[in-house]
Amino acid sequence: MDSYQHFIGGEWVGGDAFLTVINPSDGAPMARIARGGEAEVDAAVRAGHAALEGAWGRVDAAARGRLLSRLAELIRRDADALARMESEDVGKPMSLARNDVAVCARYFEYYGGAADKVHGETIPFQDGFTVMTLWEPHGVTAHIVPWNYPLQMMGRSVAPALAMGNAVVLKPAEDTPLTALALARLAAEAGFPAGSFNVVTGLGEEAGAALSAHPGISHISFTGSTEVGTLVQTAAAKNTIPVTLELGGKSPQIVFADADSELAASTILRGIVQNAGQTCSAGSRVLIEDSIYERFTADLAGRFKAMRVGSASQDLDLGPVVNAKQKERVEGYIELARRDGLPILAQGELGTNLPSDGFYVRPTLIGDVPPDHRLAQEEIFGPVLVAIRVKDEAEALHVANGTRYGLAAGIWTQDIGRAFRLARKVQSGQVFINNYGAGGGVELPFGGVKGSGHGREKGFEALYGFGTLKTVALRQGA
Ligand code: TXE
Repeated sequence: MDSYQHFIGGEWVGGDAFLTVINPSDGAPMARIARGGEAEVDAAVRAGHAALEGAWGRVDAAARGRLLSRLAELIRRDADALARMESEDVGKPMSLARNDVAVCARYFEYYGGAADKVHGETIPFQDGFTVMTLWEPHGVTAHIVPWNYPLQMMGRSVAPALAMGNAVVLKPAEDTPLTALALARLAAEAGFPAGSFNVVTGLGEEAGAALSAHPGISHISFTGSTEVGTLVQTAAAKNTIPVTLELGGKSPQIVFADADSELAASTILRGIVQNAGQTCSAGSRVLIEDSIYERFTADLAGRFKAMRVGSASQDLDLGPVVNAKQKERVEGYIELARRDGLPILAQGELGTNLPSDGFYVRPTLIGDVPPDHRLAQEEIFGPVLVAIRVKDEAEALHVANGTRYGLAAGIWTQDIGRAFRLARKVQSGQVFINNYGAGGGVELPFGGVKGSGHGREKGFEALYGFGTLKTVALRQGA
């Protein structure tokens, strides 16, 4: 079994204590990673500051862009190996992992091209003055990423930070750390100076907590649960630094009687079973206009039954969920539906020869869920879709907005006026009309409102989030 160390200041270090990484497809140990804590985090933050004062601080914007572009090329060169590693580590089907690698490369490519296009302004002011604004990096930035899309989340968080000239300390999730370490190796090969790209592995409550509380950090980008996001923001407040929080969701898919039913049903299915439902923006509540409720849920039920669940390497519709805790959590919600007498409209089947210790869950459609039921309010983070009846547009809006979350929303209708009315009133960071996710484009700003977090990732918005604006006023005399 391979053992991995931290990547700090351009070197592989540490390894007094290790954690075991489990393969979700069969429950067997697959690797060991170093268990970092305060000391390793402190070393990584110091390495980041040394890089900013040294070689990395002297790399100009265009050269930073070239380094990011080079890293994108190396990710593409190693796409097969990275996809295999990600697929095994997360349990996701190979085809999905391949897409994740492509998206990760695309983040470095996009922000590589953007690095030298972040301009300040000159501001008309009193006679005798010239006033300008300059964008500068925050300094050393912390990146705490989850286990559902490790490569995508790293690219999305780390690439804009590096493009702006920050030095980064990345803490991958303890369940899925392997591609973060592979990325560190590729960053070094691409020519990123020592200390500009650091990875510390370990537990959330140890390495993650130490990183979010470290006084040498100037910005934290966190993706994960709302509960831990609150802890991270509290730690950041003590050091008065900004945070970007990308948290959970309970995103509604609103289907009206005039919707393109085939497109809506196939997209809604994909939006909840992809990655075994472990997607922050998964459309996990479907709000269906009363007049088509029976027909539409029957259509969805047929599709759920046809879903095939298998190991990551079998590359079927769904793989396992990430760990035993997540399996227990998702099955607990299905059990809750049974206990409360909610109709289970359909469940997909598990494959026959699955390893008995893998973390497999049946995709499940639950009907007639009251909007205030826990199943309609809490993020399940598994392949479980809850169907809710709504009588009209007004009720759909009320139900859509009636959770603590506000990450994404889908609207399915041919009535363009209704689509735009709802798009404006729904409380959500992104709204998709007659599609869901817009193909995940890296160019499109992404983030939440309410309990889904704040700050924006992706697109140009993310660059500004990783920079700070300085105003320079020169009095040159009249
Ligand atoms: O998340 P955690 P968990 C949601 C989803 C899921 C639930 C629990 O509902 O079922 O959260 O998952 C690090 N200080 N999402 O428990 O704990 C941790 O090491 C600093 C939604 O795995 O939030 C990992 O790197 N960091 C989500 C990261 O936080 C800490 C993706 C996420 O783990 C920490 C994942 C601490 N005290 C889960 N404790 C999304 N938005 O996509 C943990 N971490």
